[in-house]
Amino acid sequence: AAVQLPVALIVAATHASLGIGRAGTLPWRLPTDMALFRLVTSAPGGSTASSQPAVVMGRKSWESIPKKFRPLRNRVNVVLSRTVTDFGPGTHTFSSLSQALSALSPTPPPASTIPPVSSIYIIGGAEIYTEAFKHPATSRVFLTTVYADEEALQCDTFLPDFRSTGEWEQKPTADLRRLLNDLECHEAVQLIPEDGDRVKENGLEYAFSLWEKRR
Ligand code: FOL
Repeated sequence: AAVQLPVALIVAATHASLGIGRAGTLPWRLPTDMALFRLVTSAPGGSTASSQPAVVMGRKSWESIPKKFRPLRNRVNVVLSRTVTDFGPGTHTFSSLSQALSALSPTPPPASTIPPVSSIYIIGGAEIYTEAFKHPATSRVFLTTVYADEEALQCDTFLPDFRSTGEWEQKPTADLRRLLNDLECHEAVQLIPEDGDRVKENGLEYAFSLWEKRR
């Protein structure tokens, strides 16, 4: 039922090896990237909006979010687990990605415990991203590319190499800005440097990009 909703993946990964994690957490602290994540995945209009975006994550990613930030505010939090059935107030649990995507809808049936959702963001981690790349409903990727010394960073968790399959096309920065405007993420647009320039923070450089599935 959810396939008419836009499904996007949002992730920060190193340039060469697509490293995304180390020891169950993020390998870096990138405040501007985290602000972009929060703005893109949050409803325009915040808590007053009648429907909110869903953030879909695996159990390990849920556990990696600092307790004071979870459930992620102004978003419908969906946690995937094969064994745990309840992650507490403000969360909704499914045992697979496809089950979650089928249940999420702008107009859930009256008996549903799931609130209406306006869009769907897959927020990780590796196991969930890997499944989401293969899912036909996933049509875009918000990728933050981190230009780091891969050896020094010691990532132990990686994305599959979606960039070289030919299935995904990187869009120009102007398209990313236009999309964020269309999504009413006007604050997020302000965070994107001109012409794909890199952000420098905490000794790391990174850039924002948009990828779309070829069709
Ligand atoms: N995508 C991108 N671009 N960067 C990320 O760091 C990222 N992280 C995850 C998924 N996609 C991503 C998963 N990890 C929070 C913490 C970890 C996390 C995702 C979110 C979190 O606490 N977010 C708060 C804001 C925290 C803050 O302002 O420092 C939120 O409200 O979104």
